[in-house]
Amino acid sequence: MKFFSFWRSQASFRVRIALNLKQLPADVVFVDLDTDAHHTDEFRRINPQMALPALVEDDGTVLFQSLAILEFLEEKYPSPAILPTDANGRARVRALALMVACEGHPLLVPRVRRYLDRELNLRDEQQNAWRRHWTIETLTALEGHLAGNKDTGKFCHGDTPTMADICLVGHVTVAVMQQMPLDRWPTAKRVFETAMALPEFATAHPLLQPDTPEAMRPKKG
Ligand SMILES: N[C@@H](CCC(=O)N[C@@H](CS)C(=O)NCC(=O)O)C(=O)O
Repeated sequence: MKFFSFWRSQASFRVRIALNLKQLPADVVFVDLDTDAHHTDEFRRINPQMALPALVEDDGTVLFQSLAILEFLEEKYPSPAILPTDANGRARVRALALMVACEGHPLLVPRVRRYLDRELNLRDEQQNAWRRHWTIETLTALEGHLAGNKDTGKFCHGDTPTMADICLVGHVTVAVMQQMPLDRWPTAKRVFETAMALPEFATAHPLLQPDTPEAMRPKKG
């Protein structure tokens, strides 16, 4: 498989984790969003939406939209599972994942930020306020569903990682990158720390990818 990815992309982060959990090898093709590499004709032929990630199967089939990719991987490679076995559990996990992937994250993607900047002429301060607002809204909503819920375990749902954790860690990482203290979302913080302690999650971190700029990498020592 070929995996089209960008270090900072939250949606690529999700697919990286799922590939790691399911131990699936993929050749990574780095698409630099900062130089608009996703707007080239070459990438547009792969994903006309001009967004990452995309996963191309060996027969050339192109998969796009991170949650659809996660569902595909789950169907094709069911072990280890990233969805619970019961219908109620699956609905809860999908709903938690959607709160990030379909509510919070779309408000933070480059094309939205570019519109705020170039079309609406919002100043840096206003753009930062926008980013903080939607990051906080999403985390507060997640915390409301996770805290005190009988189905919340070590992870968002039970004691093994699911699609919900895969989505949650990306959003919490955005909050961490904005230097937000996580204490106001104690359950989300605990689940984030539990998940990121797993090598499958840790090695998928945006700051540790081969295309992560040197200046962004954690300082050694
Ligand atoms: N809902 C999509 C989001 C895709 C998306 O917007 N990806 C971002 C990176 S995380 C992107 O490529 N953005 C390009 C742009 O906004 O111009 C998914 O989950 O795959």
